[in-house]
Amino acid sequence: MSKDHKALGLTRDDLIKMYRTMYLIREFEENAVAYFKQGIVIGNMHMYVGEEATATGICYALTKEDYVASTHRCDGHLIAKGVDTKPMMAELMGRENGICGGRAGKMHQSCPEVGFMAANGVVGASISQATGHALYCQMYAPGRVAVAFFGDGGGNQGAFLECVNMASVWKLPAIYVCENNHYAISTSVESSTALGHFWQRAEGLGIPGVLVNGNDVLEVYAAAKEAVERARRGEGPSFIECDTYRFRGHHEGDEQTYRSKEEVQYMKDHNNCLITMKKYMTENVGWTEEEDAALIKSVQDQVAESVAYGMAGKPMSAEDMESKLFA
Ligand SMILES: Cc1ncc(C[n+]2csc(CCOP(=O)(O)OP(=O)(O)O)c2C)c(N)n1
Ligand SMILES: [Mg+2]
Repeated sequence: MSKDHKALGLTRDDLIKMYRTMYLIREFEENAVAYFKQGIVIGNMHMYVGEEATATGICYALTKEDYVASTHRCDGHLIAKGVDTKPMMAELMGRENGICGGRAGKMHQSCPEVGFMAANGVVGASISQATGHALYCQMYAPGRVAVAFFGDGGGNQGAFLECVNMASVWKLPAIYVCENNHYAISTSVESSTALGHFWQRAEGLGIPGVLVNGNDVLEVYAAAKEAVERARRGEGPSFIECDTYRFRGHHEGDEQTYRSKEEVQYMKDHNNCLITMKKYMTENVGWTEEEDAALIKSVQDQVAESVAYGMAGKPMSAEDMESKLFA
């Protein structure tokens, strides 16, 4: 880890909360995949495993009143923003006790009560959505900020230039978070992106831009804290590029012929945010093996309860689906 938690104003308790959130995202998703393989979780599955430190570090700098716009790879953003994992799991199972009544599935979840405005499958759309949320904050809710999570594929959409330019001119309280996991489906970032990175584009748009290790939760949090403070002061948007990696395929079932098994294994061995954080906590705040085992058990219990909650829900029928159509 490259940052000192005390210099960031974080306590031992804060570190435990961050570590638990990252663990919860991973455990939740690994269970979701297992139930997907049994046909109990349904829909398209794009997993966030490997990228947990990015959502956790960014959202730890936010409050429930701040807004987040997300992508197809949304579980990490939902959990880090504070969405309850029970109705989340129910949603993935298409049950009426899901956070959107079983109508959203994996990719279209929303939970405005905690500021999670929407996930969606249109690559780059979160950039436009969060810019709109930031305009709302500036006009009607000063002090709040809006975050756009998007991938390296999303960063190459035209919406990026249009929205970030506008936000810069209007000094909107927006934070643009590019999750550069090095692939957009099978397209490597080197083959699609000049320089291989995005953060330098910020300068041309007149806002601060930084590149951080997206697998190091303290590094992500440090950048987020600075960006959030700047936005709350009314000084305008910031851009954060998080260098990260997805451990699973683009979607469940992806044969991943575009990258080698060795590459994936190397990243799992050297860029596992859970291992990095545990090491930091052991060395800096006396985190013990007993505490670690208890934390893992509490996460496993929470996910097991979430699965049971989902399974107890009534599956949506075609008739139910139509009951809330507006037109
Ligand atoms: C506008 C649009 N174009 C193309 C697609 C098809 N598509 C779905 S996911 C994806 C790749 C997205 O890559 P990235 O933004 O890097 O996010 P990641 O999947 O790596 O998290 C593409 C091209 C889409 N959903 N929307
Ligand atoms: Mg990507």
